Amino acid sequence: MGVEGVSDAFTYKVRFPDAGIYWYHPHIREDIQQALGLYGNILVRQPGARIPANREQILMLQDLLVGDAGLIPWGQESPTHALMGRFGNVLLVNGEPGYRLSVRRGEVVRYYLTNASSTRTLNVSFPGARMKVVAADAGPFEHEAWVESVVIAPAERYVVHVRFDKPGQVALVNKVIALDHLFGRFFPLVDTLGVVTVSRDPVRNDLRASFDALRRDAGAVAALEPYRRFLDKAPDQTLVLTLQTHGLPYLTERLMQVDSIYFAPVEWGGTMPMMNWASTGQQVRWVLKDPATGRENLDIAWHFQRGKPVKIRLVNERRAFHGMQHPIHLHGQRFLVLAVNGVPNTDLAWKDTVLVPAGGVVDILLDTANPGDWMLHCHIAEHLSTGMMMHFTVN
Ligand SMILES: [Cu+2]
Repeated sequence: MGVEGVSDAFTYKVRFPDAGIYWYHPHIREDIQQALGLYGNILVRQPGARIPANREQILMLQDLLVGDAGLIPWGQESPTHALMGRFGNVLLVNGEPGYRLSVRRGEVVRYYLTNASSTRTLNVSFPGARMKVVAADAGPFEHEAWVESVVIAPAERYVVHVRFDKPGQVALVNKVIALDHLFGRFFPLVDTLGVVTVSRDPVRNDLRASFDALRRDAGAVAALEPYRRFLDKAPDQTLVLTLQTHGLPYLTERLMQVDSIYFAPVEWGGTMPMMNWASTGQQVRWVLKDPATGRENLDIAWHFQRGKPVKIRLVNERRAFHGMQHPIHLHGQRFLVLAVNGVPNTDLAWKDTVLVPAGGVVDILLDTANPGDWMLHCHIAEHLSTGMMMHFTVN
């Protein structure tokens, strides 16, 4: 986006107090720049013993919208697809289609997964191979868990271990149930992101015994002790996630109302491409609303005391004209996801992004350990650009 002949340099100093898998990307027209590949991971390791794996793979997952004549153009002045975000039709791993890996039979691979899509929430799995989830954005879970698949919203990260037991091919797939707004029906969608080829030769250092056991991370459990007394307190702040629209085409409005009958807590795919494309910040304003003050988006400025954890309740309004999930991200801080729809989370991990499904309520406990002026925003690029952001300060 630079002007020809003009360039500039800036040196950032970044401190990483927590081990985890982080990423960087632009916040100016991120609907364009991020989609074109301007992003990368930063892996921060915990000193000392690591959970054993035969190899590591760092995968940044992304979708891209491609037409017959190449990339579908982006809005000149502001992002298109303001309603649901720009869903792509080609899935990329580290910027390329068709991820490939060859392993020996029995290998345990540690995958660091990041979703760098504008709006697409992924549900990834390796059908035929066993998978367990070990860590989230900014740290390990208290205990490992076997999973069929892992749901990763934009900007979320997960660390999973996969053991490839049998020779042959194992696909990396995104398997979801999408809602067709036109006909009001749900339908399954499976996209293959890549293939792992497993040879007949067994791995030399077989980690089967350690892989088969579900570890409890005593260090992570102990480090959470100071926070446990805050888990049951009442929310200090509530934030309502909602939508205002203005002058959308009649057909779009009609189709959106299908949601009143066929309700999708998560929009997994772009099932109304044309209506969604036509929406911009002119017609759509995504809103963070503080019910305590009535303030919205950048008029909100919360103040928190450093070292005093804060419970925040995120309420994604079911009655909004078109409900949609929002991956809510906080800058400069870490938080625990305490409960989703009132169901307590029994396996805590530090995160910096959480998916709030449409109609859902998510409680988080913010650590407030890092003083400064920060932002909270939805990580769907097109929602951010139509207003879905606010300030907070940690004194
Ligand atoms: Cu959003």
